[in-house]
Amino acid sequence: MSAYFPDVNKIKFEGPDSSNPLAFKHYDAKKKILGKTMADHFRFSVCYWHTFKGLGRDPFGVETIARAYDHAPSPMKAAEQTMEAAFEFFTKLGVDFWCFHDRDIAPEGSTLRESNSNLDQIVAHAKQLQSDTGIKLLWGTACLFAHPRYMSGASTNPNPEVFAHAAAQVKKALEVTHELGGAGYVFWGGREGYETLLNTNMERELDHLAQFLHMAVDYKNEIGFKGQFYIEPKPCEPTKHQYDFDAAACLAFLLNYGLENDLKFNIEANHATLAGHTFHHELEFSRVHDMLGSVDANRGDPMLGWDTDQFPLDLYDTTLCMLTLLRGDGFKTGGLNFDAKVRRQSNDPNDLFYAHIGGMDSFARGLKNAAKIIRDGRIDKLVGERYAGWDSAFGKKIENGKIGFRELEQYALEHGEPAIVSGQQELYELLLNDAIE
Ligand code: XUL
Ligand code: CO
Repeated sequence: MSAYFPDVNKIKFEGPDSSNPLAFKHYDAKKKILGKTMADHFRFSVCYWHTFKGLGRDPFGVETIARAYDHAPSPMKAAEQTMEAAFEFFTKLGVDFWCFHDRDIAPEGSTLRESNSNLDQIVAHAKQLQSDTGIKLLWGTACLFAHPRYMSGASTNPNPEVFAHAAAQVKKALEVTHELGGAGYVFWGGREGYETLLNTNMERELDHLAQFLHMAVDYKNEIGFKGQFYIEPKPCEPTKHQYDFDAAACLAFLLNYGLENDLKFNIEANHATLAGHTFHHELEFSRVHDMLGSVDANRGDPMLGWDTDQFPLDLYDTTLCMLTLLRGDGFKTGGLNFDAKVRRQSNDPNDLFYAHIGGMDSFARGLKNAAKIIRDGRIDKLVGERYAGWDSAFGKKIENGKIGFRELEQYALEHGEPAIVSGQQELYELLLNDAIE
């Protein structure tokens, strides 16, 4: 394997006292926490699109980043070299998983047939690299948002011919994800929504989105792909309004169309904040509905209103994320995918390592903090006490549906005013702070 990252050797765990920026201070893959290794808790994954294909373009300027693997006599040769660079990077970083869109890994051809054959060629190469390195595919997906044919949506397009094209693309993406042994497949609907309701038949579009997902489920079963399907909520960007707005909107949609057993959620931190929620809220909502499947880890900038996709460094965010994951028994098929990009001015290949090491160490600290909160038990005890009334005979009667308004009125008349008890938010916050290291 030729070296596209010649300055970097395999990243090692050197412990909190190390001053080497190309080493882990907290992420120790084999270290066990609450009975499971760190590697198994996180199932870290690198995303192909930002890390290898993101070259710093923004709405105001051209690319600022030049990568050695892009120097090639043809787009297909560049795609092959990029795949080699990617596996060199995964191996040196020490992650177990990767993720891709079909069009990240192989160039779109001038026909669907040519695009499919480009993809087959690169997938064969990726399959070889997977077996050489032991690195696995966390999930695959299809890019149904970049090409102009999808400007008015993919499955929600007013034109059924575009729906057909999107179906063909997802069919192929499912086949190659299956071929690569993917643990999952993601649906992110960046163009499934509207710019103005004036030109939009919302009812038809929602029906078509659901029909599309039912067809995908049927095809998955037909080819025997056992990976988990995920839907990735995001309220807007690039489209003004996206139907998969947040976890609650996605759950309502899935329940309405009988899809709730076929998909779980891939929750992304910066999508949560765009929807006006915290990352923790979206994770917790998903967990309590048994819908938490996978995570796209990143962070936004509180001063900016858009999806900045920065690497996660906020220890409160990583601690609370890991607390929810621990309470939900962790990832089954999913993992922690860095859907994050280096800044436009970070045009050195080593910046990719600093970014991922920073993110992995932040989550390792989050995991240690969350485990500390669980072992300490004071927060759980306080919450238990706060709801203790519901464990009494009276509370249980309500929860079990044994009494109605008449009996409750009788109870209120007999017992007078309920006690008014502090919610103790500051105490909880202090206990959280005690755990953050
Ligand atoms: C876009 C986004 C996507 C999905 C996969 O904001 O998060 O990259 O993760 O299509
Ligand atoms: Co994402």
